[in-house]
Amino acid sequence: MTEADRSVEARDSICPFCGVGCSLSYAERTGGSTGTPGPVNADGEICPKGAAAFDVVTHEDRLTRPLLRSDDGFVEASWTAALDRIETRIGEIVAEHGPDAVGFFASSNCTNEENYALQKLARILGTNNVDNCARLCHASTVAAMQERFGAGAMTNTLEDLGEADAFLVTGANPAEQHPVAFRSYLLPAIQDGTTLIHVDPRANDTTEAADVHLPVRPGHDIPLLNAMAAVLLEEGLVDEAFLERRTEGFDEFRAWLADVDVAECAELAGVDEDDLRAAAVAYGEADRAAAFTGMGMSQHRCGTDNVHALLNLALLTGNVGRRGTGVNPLRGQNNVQGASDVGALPGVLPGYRDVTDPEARAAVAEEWGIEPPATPGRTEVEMTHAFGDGVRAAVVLGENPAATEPDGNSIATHFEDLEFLVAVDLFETETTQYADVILPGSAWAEKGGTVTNTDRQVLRMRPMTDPPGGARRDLDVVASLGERLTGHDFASEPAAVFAELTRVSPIYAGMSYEGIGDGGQRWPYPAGADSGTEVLHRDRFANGDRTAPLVPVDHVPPADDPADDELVLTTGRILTHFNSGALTRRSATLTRMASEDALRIHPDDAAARGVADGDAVRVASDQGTVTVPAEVTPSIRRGTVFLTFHFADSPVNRVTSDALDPTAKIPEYKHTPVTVDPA
Ligand SMILES: Nc1nc2c(c(=O)[nH]1)N[C@H]1C(S)=C(S)[C@@H](COP(=O)(O)OP(=O)(O)OC[C@H]3O[C@@H](n4cnc5c(=O)[nH]c(N)nc54)[C@H](O)[C@@H]3O)O[C@H]1N2
Ligand SMILES: Nc1nc2c(c(=O)[nH]1)N[C@H]1C(S)=C(S)[C@@H](COP(=O)(O)OP(=O)(O)OC[C@H]3O[C@@H](n4cnc5c(=O)[nH]c(N)nc54)[C@H](O)[C@@H]3O)O[C@H]1N2
Ligand code: SF4
Ligand SMILES: [Mo]
Repeated sequence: MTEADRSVEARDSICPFCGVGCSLSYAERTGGSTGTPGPVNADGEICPKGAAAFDVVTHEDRLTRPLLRSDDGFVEASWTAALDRIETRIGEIVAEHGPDAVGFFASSNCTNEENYALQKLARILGTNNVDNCARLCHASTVAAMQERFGAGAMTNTLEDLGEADAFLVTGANPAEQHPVAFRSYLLPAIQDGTTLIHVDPRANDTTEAADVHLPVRPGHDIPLLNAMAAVLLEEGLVDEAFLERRTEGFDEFRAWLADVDVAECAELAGVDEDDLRAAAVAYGEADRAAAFTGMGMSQHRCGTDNVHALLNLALLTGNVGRRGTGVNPLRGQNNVQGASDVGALPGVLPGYRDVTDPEARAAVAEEWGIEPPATPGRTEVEMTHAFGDGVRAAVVLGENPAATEPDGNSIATHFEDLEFLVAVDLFETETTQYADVILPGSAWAEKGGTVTNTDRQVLRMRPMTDPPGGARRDLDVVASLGERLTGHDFASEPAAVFAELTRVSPIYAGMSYEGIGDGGQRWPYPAGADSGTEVLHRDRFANGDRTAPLVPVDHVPPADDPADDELVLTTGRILTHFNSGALTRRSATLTRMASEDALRIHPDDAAARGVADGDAVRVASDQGTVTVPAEVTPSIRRGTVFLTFHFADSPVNRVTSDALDPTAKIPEYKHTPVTVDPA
């Protein structure tokens, strides 16, 4: 059937891209998406990606039949034949090597119900090898915040954050990556007088609104944040009453801070000392100061420590537990918060209860009729690294790890080593090329369910149309896989799965589809609550403690220092494209706005290499090489260059470092020494 034959019914759903969670509907007039007033975008405002969200749904490249690998390449097959193949091969691998020889990649691009069903499948099969790409994203942030505050999510809500007198935005570029959050919540406050401090090695759209820009040297946020802490103390800008009531370890922390030399730290971080002091004073003098943190902080070998250093600032100044304050990780995809909430993580069950906790396992067993395994599974990158060895089969739902994991040339070898790969996607991707079975899943507009946005609101998606041809809804696909691989019954109605989730996950307890309606319910969701808890940690931290510790954080140098002739490559995003680009590169509108990558390089670094604006350059690291045009611009700091990972013809992850944060296992995407030469 051609896409034009599919009838589309206008119903509100949620944008498939970023974690802001804007409501979208179908506009017959344009044949595309339109913003509709929702819990986050109260006036129906959306960004260019939201406006292009239907381009993907109706795209002619959509997978419409299961594909099986054969000697002649991929051949179309029936669902029965595809599921038979999966049942047989995974069955053989489990019989021979045990369930831990299988790895499950859940999806931050899929619903709570789909992720819940997939982690349940893994655990009933007998393995905790299930993870989602939150691992590549805010795993370090969550590790630090969970340890100190007892919850890894945004402490506050977009709405109350507008009350802040100062914003400290570090390692994030919300003007491009969380556009509606920036334009509808942050910008109005800034225009009303809130000071914006932006810490980023590049000046970008967010910096345009900033009062202070600290162009930090990539991987050197700890000295910068420690120096800010020292200035707060020096200037008497700490909140004594809060320190007394809500923190521990202040005396030791103060003694350690006495040795932190502000000038030295500013130099190490590569920023102007006066600007750093001005930033600390603006943050410290504000009645309410809110920190926002993103990938520039989290994606380092020291990602967890970076966030620990940021948490110190909030605790020192009493900026926790009140409106307009806190530490706020801006979450990635439309359901990266939810995929983790529902237990698609190797160490925790739904609701972040440890797999090692017998009570938590027993609670789940009551619902599932079978107890999940007690040992934590492998993380996402650990799974790919074990392909062909510890992990022999993998099921990848709505992820493209062959393009998005670091050190891509090694990842390609690992995928080749895998004995059996099932991929559920909308399109053929870098990852599906390694698959033995490709299953055609459903796009956002074709399915119902819930997603949890960046400020912890569970929001409802509603199907507007059917999947094309023989493609199936993702929840049906996961339920079929579950029944085939475990022999257990798996519900395929989103409402039934959500109801089960609310029984199993304490943070979703009490929520319901009816209660969510056209609005949202926010976790934690106390019994009888209307819309849920807005500000976390008000009187006690989420772990039940009244106090959180202040902890000294020493600078951790990046895994590899650049040699004299090298520059530091940091990577990230632009407004009009999304992650591996599997979706946005297929939108004609978005591709017209940006169709290829460019190496942002400082004029001095370009001149030293004989590179002019627009020249093709070869960017090479120990891991690999990529060739792209140069964009010579003073907006990036000297010694640093920047690329995105959105474009298949310049696969930047062939170049990125293989270093991981030892605590959170998040890759160091933001610091790779490279040479840059004319191509
Ligand atoms: N348009 C668009 N929006 C998106 C996405 C997308 O691909 N495109 N992806 C979604 C996802 S999955 C995520 S996780 C979020 C990510 O959203 P962000 O965290 O905003 O994303 P990035 O661009 O990766 O990184 C943010 C900034 O960190 C800076 N940076 C680099 N190195 C350092 C450093 O060492 N220190 C500091 N302080 N800053 C540094 C970069 O220059 C960059 O501007 O966006 C979501 N929204
Ligand atoms: N160099 C570099 N690399 C990075 C990063 C970086 O900053 N720099 N950031 C990292 C981060 S934060 C993240 S989150 C990861 C993202 O890594 P991935 O999640 O691997 O990236 P996506 O491009 O979002 O891949 C999503 C895949 O799911 C498919 N898909 C989308 N929606 C659906 C759906 O509803 N159903 C199904 N079945 N499939 C669907 C898409 O077609 C696509 O193939 O990348 C990481 N990689
Ligand atoms: S801001 Fe995010 S959720 Fe809103 S329309 Fe843009 S990409 Fe979609
Ligand atoms: Mo992400």
